[in-house]
Amino acid sequence: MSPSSRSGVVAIVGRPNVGKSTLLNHILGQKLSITSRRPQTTRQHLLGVLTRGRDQIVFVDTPGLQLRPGKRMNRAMNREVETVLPGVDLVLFVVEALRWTAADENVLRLLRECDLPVLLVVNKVDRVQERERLLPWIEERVREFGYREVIPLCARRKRDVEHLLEALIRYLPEGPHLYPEDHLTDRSERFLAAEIVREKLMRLLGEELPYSVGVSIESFHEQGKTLHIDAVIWVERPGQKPIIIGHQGRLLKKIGTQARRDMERLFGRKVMLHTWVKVREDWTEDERALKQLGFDI
Ligand SMILES: Nc1nc2c(ncn2[C@@H]2O[C@H](COP(=O)(O)OP(=O)(O)OP(=O)(O)O)[C@@H](O)[C@H]2O)c(=O)[nH]1
Ligand SMILES: [Mg+2]
Repeated sequence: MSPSSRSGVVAIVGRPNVGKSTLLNHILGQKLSITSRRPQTTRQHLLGVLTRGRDQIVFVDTPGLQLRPGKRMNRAMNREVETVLPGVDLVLFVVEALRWTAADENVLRLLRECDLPVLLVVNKVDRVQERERLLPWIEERVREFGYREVIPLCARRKRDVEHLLEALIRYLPEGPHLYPEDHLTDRSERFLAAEIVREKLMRLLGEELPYSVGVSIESFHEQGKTLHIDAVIWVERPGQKPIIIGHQGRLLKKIGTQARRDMERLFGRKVMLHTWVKVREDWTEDERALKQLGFDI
């Protein structure tokens, strides 16, 4: 390994819904982390490894830091962010252009407590109509904290993402790769399968229900060239079950079909997916249930 290769860990943090997971997926050029138009989509951190020639950057997507985490699950989500930070070389603090809120302020409070270089990523600039407001808004941000750089971008735009990568590589230490070249993530296919089902629930369910839903994979095995996956969707109340199943089972079928397609794309194999809905009263407050779903309680 040449001594001039760079390698390091970069945390992607910010309040919910600013586009952290979208950014990770566009950096990797592959959909790995789930996204939706709702806040609190990501619940657990996830590594995405980008190897480019001699350099390797390990990105950590994190749950959106919540200002007032009510339920036990939400508190565990916030803790995910706090435990990731001490092990990283650089932080990308993602915010939404022209929208600075108390929740962003709360993220900044956390960053002030750690002595890490921070780049401010001002996302969703494609939505900004009054361009002349952007510069004064950024100047305000820079007065509040000593960001190493401010990078306005649209996470979905290739050249913007390229520019971000060129900027951030300079802040990483020289050193050998941390993972093999073809390594994409630290998460198992089982975890990713559960996340894909949860993404469809986040995207297809009405207002409050997605926050009561969890997904576990009960069985995951390969038979010939096909992956057989059994997923259980957990809800908190008996009344929530028929909503997810839908009229004549249509909604659950739609969730299953969309999830299966994404799994086939990600795993590169044919997938047979079976889904069930089960009630586990107040699982978002239940320590054992949270542990089973992979939360570090
Ligand atoms: N217009 C626009 N929308 C974006 C951009 N980046 C992300 N989005 C949208 O913003 C929404 C939230 O994106 P996510 O990537 O799920 O956001 P997140 O920060 O990971 O959210 P949490 O996991 O809930 O913390 C989705 O509807 C995305 O499509 C962007 O650059 N421009
Ligand atoms: Mg996310």
